[in-house]
Amino acid sequence: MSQIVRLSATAGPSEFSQVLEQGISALKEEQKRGAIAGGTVTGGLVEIKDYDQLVVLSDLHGDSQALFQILDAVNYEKFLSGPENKMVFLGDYVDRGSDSIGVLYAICYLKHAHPDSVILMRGNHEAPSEFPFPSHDLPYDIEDRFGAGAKAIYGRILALFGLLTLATVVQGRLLLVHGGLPTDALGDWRQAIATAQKSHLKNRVMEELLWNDPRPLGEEWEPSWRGIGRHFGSAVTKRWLADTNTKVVVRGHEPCHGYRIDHHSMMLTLFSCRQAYPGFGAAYISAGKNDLDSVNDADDLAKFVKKLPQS
Ligand SMILES: [Mn+2]
Repeated sequence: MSQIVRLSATAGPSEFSQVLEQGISALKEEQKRGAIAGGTVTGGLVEIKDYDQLVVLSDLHGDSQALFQILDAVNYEKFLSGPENKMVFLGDYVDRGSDSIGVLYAICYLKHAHPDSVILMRGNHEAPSEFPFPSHDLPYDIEDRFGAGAKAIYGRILALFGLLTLATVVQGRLLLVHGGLPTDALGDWRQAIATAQKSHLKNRVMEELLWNDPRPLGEEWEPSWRGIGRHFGSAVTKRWLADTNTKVVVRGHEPCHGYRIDHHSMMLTLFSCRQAYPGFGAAYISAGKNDLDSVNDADDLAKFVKKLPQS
């Protein structure tokens, strides 16, 4: 543990860039191969079929302390050394907190060292520049830490963001996204998610995966208070669970007291950072395949949510 903590805190521009490129290479490699151990990778979609243990982390927002605390709690070096174990990150690595650079360093380091075990998803804070949003402090954080080379490094970080996963399906059980579920009829959902990164200016799929929020609505959807994305109702969730043959949607994107259950126990919101949200709580999911095989709704899944102590 001490090594990754020390390196993430002290890396200069060249060490940071090296680890960033290693993370990019690992993501490009799995795209080319179309597979990770026990699963498939098709554009923005990862489907996990065979696995042993699953850990899910949600929004980190530059809170490297919460990240390292979770890594420590799951004994990450031993955990990740087994390619049959999966650690899924739901995105929103950056902005708001004080150490976005440290979090980016750590996730690239982990992806490079354990490419079959680490799944890095895309949050709205890792969105392409066609989706402007407030509180994107990352460019300033890079400049503060790296000075002159900041612009080039930011360009490569955007390249990393473009390779991140948009949805992960744990076969028969969980559908993982950052924000929420697309509300328009899609036809082939696999194809829609796999190609969403390439078609984000032509359809709403990526925008909605990254920005949507579940709400107790009678109708399918309403405009979001965010000004981007939509609020969606439980009928949309029910349809996606049926289409993807899963039981629970797991998503991040909204601070809560570690987790929150919505849509008649079909939806679990998870949140993993504290620094920028002192009034809320942080948590992660840790469960074995046998545990998950007994999960039929979000209340079942909540038994495997581990809360971090308040800082
Ligand atoms: Mn978000």
